[in-house]
Amino acid sequence: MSNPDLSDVTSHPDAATAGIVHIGIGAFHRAHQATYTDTAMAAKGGNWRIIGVSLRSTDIVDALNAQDGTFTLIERHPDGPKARRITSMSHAIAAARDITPVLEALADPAIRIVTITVTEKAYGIDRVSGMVQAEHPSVKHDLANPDKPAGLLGLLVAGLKRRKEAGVRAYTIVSCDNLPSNGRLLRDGVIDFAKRLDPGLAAWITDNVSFPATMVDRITPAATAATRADAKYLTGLYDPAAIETEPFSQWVIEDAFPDGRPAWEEGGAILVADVEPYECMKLRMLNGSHSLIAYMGQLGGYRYVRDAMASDAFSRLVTLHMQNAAATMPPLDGIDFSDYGADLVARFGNREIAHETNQIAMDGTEKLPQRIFAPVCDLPAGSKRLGTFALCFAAWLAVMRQRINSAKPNEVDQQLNDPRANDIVKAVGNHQDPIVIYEKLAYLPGWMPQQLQDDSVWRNAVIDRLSLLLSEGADTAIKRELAI
Ligand code: CS2
Repeated sequence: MSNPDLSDVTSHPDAATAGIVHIGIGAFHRAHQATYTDTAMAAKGGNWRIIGVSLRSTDIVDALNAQDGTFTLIERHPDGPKARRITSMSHAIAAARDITPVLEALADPAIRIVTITVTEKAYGIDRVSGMVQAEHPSVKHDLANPDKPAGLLGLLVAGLKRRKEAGVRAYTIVSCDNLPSNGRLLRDGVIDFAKRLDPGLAAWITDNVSFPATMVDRITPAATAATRADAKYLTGLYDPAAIETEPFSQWVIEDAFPDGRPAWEEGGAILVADVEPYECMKLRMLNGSHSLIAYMGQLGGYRYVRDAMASDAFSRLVTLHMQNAAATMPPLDGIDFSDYGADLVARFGNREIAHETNQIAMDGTEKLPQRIFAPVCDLPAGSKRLGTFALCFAAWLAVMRQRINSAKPNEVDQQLNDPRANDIVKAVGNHQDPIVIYEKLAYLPGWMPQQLQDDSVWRNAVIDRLSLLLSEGADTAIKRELAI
C-alpha cells in the first residue's frame, strides 16, 4: 500500500448529546449518514449524535460500544486510501437482546430524528398500495406484540405511541434505503400499521410526523479482513468496526424537518423541495446498471464489479443500459444524464473498490421492480431501448436457474439469497426450458406489474435473451446486445 494519508483524521467535540436514533447500523450507514453527521457537527455543532440500533446483529453493537461508538472510515482514493475516525455515534443498542432501551431512546424528547437503513426487504410495505404486508414476518409479529416489537414498523409506531402518551413532539422519520418515493412509502406504511392498532394514534401520526424523502449514494462494499488490516496500518488502531468506501458520496434530502436537523449540507448534502426525480435517476441509472452488472457478472464469472468493467464489451453494455435508462426519465434541471452516466462508469471501474457482484445480486425480487420493471413501463411502445432491461431480467432468471441447479438441497435458500427464495424454488422446480422458467417466475404473485404481464414484446425479448444466456453464455449475449 502507498502513501498512507492521515490528514483527514478528525477529532471533534464528542461532548454533544444524542438527537438521532438510527435503525440499521451496517457499513452503508456508517459510510454515509454517520459521516455526514460527523462533518455537520464538526462544522456547526448541535446535539445530534446518533444512537445506533441494530435489529439483528449483536457483534457490531459490541464492537462499536467497546470503542465508544467511534469507528474508522477508509476512503479508497485512486492514489491510496485515507482514514478518518468518525465520532458522531454515541453508542449502539442490540434490539435482539432487549427492546426496552430502544423504546426508551425512541421516547426520549432529546431525539428529534429517526433515520433508517434496513434494506428493501425489511419494510413490509406493499409498493403499490402502501399498505402493510400482513404476512411479512416482522409485521405479523409486531401487530401481535405491539409493546414488544422486533421490526421496523412496530418500532417506529411503538416509539410514537409513547411520545403521544407523554405529550412529547413526534420525531421526523427519514428512510435512507433505495426504495422509490421512500418518504411517502414509509409514511403510508407507518400510518396503515398504526391504524390497525389504534386509529387515534394513526390520526396523530398523520398530523404530526414528517417523512422527508431522500436519495442516498455511496458504494460501500462489505468490510473484510483487508479493511481491518488497512485501518490498523493507517491509524495504528485495531478496529473491528472499520469500513471502507469510495470517495464519492451524495445525499439529496427533502427539507422537511419541523424540529431541526444537523447541518448536513456541510458534508455536501443537497436540500431540495422534491427528491423524487433524483431518486428515480439513481435507482434507474446506478442501481439498475448495478443489477445488470451483478447478474451478468455472476454468469460471466466476474467476482468484482471492477473486473467486469475492465472488459470493453461489458462496459459498453453498461453505458448502453445507462442511455436506455436515461431515456425513461424527463430532463432534470442542472443534471446532464450522460455526464452522470460517465461518472458512474468511472466509479464502477475504480480499481481500489472490491465490490462483489454477489453482494449486489442478493434480494433481486426486492430490487428489480424499481430498477428494471418501472423504467420499462415508462418506455414508449416498440422502443428499441427495451433490450438491456430484458437482458438484466433474463440474467436474473438464469442466475436463479443456475443456483438452484448447483446448490445442495439444504443450501438452496442461502444460495438464492432472496426473501422469496422459497417461492422461487417452488416455482422453478426442475424446469430448464426458458419459456417455462419465465412463465413460472415472472408471474410470482404481487411482483411484475400488470402492464408487463400483458406485454408480449417484453415477454419475447426476455425469453429470447434467456435462451441465449442458457445455451451460449454471457459473452455471446453481450456481443449480441451490442450488435442489435
Ligand atoms: C447496490 C447498492 O447492493 C446493491 O443493490 O446497487 O447498494 C449501491 O451500491 C448503492 O445504492 C450505492 O449508493
